[in-house]
Amino acid sequence: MIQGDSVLRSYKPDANDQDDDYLPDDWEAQYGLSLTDNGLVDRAREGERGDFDRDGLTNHEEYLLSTRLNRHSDLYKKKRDEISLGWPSDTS
Ligand SMILES: [Ca+2]
Ligand SMILES: [Ca+2]
Ligand SMILES: [Ca+2]
Repeated sequence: MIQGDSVLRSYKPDANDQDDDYLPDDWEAQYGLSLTDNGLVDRAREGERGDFDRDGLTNHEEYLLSTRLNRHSDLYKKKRDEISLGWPSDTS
């Protein structure tokens, strides 16, 4: 079907993300992750939902937080709170 094909073609893959797991090749290479595995092969460790270093944060979270770059634990916690959005503030 031409229609489905056009939908597929309209999706432009990121040139810096071969396996399309939202983790740029540069970043994956830097931390030893697979540039060609988005979690299909090694779901526990690879891909955006994998946890390569088993610290409880997914690889995608780690990428967003750059935890290994920000060694300051307070900054890490702050950023983690920001990304999780948390619960709506209690306005009572
Ligand atoms: Ca990738
Ligand atoms: Ca990957
Ligand atoms: Ca992790």
